[in-house]
Amino acid sequence: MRFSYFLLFFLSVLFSTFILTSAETIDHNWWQTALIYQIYPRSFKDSNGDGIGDLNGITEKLPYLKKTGVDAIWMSPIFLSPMRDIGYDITDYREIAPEYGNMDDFQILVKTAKELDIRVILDFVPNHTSNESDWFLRSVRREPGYEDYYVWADGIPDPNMPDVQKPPSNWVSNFRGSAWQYSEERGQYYLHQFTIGQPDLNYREPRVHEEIKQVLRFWLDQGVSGFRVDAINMLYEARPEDFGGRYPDEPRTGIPGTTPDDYNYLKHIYTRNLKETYDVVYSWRELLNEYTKMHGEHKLMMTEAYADVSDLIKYYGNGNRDGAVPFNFAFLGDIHNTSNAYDIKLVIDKWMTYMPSGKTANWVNGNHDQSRLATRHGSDRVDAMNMLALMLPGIAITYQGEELGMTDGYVSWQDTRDPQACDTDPVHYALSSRDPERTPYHWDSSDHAGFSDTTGRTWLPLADNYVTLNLAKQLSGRSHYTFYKDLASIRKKNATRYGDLETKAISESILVVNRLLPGSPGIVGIVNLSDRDQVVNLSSLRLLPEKMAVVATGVDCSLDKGMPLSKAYLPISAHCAVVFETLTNCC
Ligand SMILES: *[C@@H]1O[C@H](CO)[C@@H](O)[C@H](O)[C@H]1NC(C)=O
Ligand SMILES: *[C@@H]1O[C@H](CO)[C@@H](O)[C@H](O)[C@H]1NC(C)=O
Ligand SMILES: *[C@@H]1O[C@H](CO)[C@@H](O)[C@H](O)[C@H]1NC(C)=O
Ligand SMILES: *[C@@H]1O[C@H](CO)[C@@H](O)[C@H](O)[C@H]1NC(C)=O
Ligand SMILES: CC(=O)N[C@H]1CO[C@H](CO)[C@@H](O)[C@@H]1O
Ligand SMILES: CC(=O)N[C@H]1CO[C@H](CO)[C@@H](O)[C@@H]1O
Repeated sequence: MRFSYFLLFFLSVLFSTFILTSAETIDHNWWQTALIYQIYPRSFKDSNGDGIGDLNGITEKLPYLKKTGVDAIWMSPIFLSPMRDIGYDITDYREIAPEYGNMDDFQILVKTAKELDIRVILDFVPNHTSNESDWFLRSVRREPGYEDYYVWADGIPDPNMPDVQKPPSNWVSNFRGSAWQYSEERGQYYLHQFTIGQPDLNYREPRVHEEIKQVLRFWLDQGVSGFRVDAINMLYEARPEDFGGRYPDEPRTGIPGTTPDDYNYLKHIYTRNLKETYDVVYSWRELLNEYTKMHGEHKLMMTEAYADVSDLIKYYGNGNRDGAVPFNFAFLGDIHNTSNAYDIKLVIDKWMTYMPSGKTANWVNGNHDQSRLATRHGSDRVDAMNMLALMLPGIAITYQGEELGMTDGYVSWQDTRDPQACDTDPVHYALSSRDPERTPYHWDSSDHAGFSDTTGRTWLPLADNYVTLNLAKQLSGRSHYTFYKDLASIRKKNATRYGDLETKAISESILVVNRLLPGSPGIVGIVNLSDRDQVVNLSSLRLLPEKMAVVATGVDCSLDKGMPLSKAYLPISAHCAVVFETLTNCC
């Protein structure tokens, strides 16, 4: 008895020593100020001349990303897929698409990244699989265990035509038309919120949950540092049990000009933002936490959802359970090329206001679904937007090419690949196409912009301005890229990582972002959104030390790096985005 107490005591001392030593080596915080670079693998770098970007191409460019100051890459899906939705329709979550490479290539990528201290984050598409997935084929055949992997429902008899079955509800797919597709073989409809080839998984089936967790474990075991979870808010639909045994119709929005085939025709109250979604995210968080100690680092989860901020912030956690970092798309949706300094300040303050205390903010300036910065805002606002994303507290996310101010490319109807556009017609396709922001990366001015040495065509055509707008041209001198690189380096300073944030709209066109940390030099970013020069007087920022020097200048600035100035007299040229560091410590 006494002996076993002693043993227990001994073991607990041993155990707590172990915890203490490992706690010291766990990097809990790397992600909180990370600069994350989104790679669209198909368009980043083609290493084998087939006109399609690939994993080896990414590995080849990792040293360049390191020099730029990137902390982590997240790659759009690289998994086996028939590519009807360019990889967002997955056949096998554990296999690499052959056009991108194989598992060996992936392991080399992860290893190279690790040596460079770049973390790798994968895109995770949980809402649906491809209709070529083994799970789906089994579910169609009602193989035991797989019957309920997808959302299946009987049709509704049409009272006027006894032989005809109508879809189970009026739900509309994101890509137009009914969200229900009839399977002759099974004799039932399946739900697809995206294309017909993307059946929705049924998260009310516990086996699906378990499968998906196994997939997360599979990639964590490969050494990835986290996941970006796609379209998370569409995991769950209302249950027929709660609506008299059938799926409820969604009400009409009443938006003029919409037809019953349009996604905007209906209010998606039964197919989006259901409360069950949050519990799934919290349970994935717990799974990721199992790996923290094992791998010595926090595992990051970021969730994509286009929703109201009050719904979004629920992904952060609920007080008892930790969640994810919900992508903040406010820069994409709420800032326009006519937004003034007051508007932009409000957008920044809104997220900081709603975000639960102690959580980490994030700023997304572009992605593969959005028109590029330079096209959306005009190229004279590229520096301003990059400066804001990188100077604000929290995570900054840059979509490949935004650091150069790449523009949307022109893609003809014949060359169009995006299913969202292919489902329309040659007259209207451009309105819904996401191909323009997915054209290949501009490395240099050589053939195919240095993206590919194919003798044929690249998978999407290049934007034709690549000869003048490319990385090689921007590596030195005053350019969007050199400004971006300076921002990435200033981001590592203590005031930018840990300092308090103060945003100030001095006038309609002058926006100031002030980061102050006691004991460190202050960092101040100023943007002039208008086309007239102006002198800014920051005397009203009393905690800001008086003397400062220029540390980063955008392409439209007349100031030079290193120039000393007084905070009471800061001449800022039109469209200039500029960063200062104070010569003495705050405060
Ligand atoms: C998957 O869906 C596509 C339509 O998107 C269809 O052409 C194809 O035949 C389907 N494949 C299977 C195996 O059902
Ligand atoms: C501003 O945005 C509108 C709408 O997106 C666009 O039509 C216009 O060309 C943009 N203006 C500039 C200067 O980029
Ligand atoms: C930045 O902060 C860290 C942690 O608080 C501290 O150890 C380090 O000395 C600081 N660096 C500078 C340059 O002040
Ligand atoms: C800046 O503003 C302060 C008051 O806020 C004023 O005392 C000072 O003269 C101004 N400086 C210049 C150069 O205009
Ligand atoms: C939930 C989800 O996976 N969302 C994705 C669903 O699929 C469509 C089409 O693949 C993507 O565009 C969404 O992002
Ligand atoms: C550059 C510049 O300063 N132009 C404008 C800068 O912003 C102020 C604020 O409105 C304008 O008045 C200036 O003309």
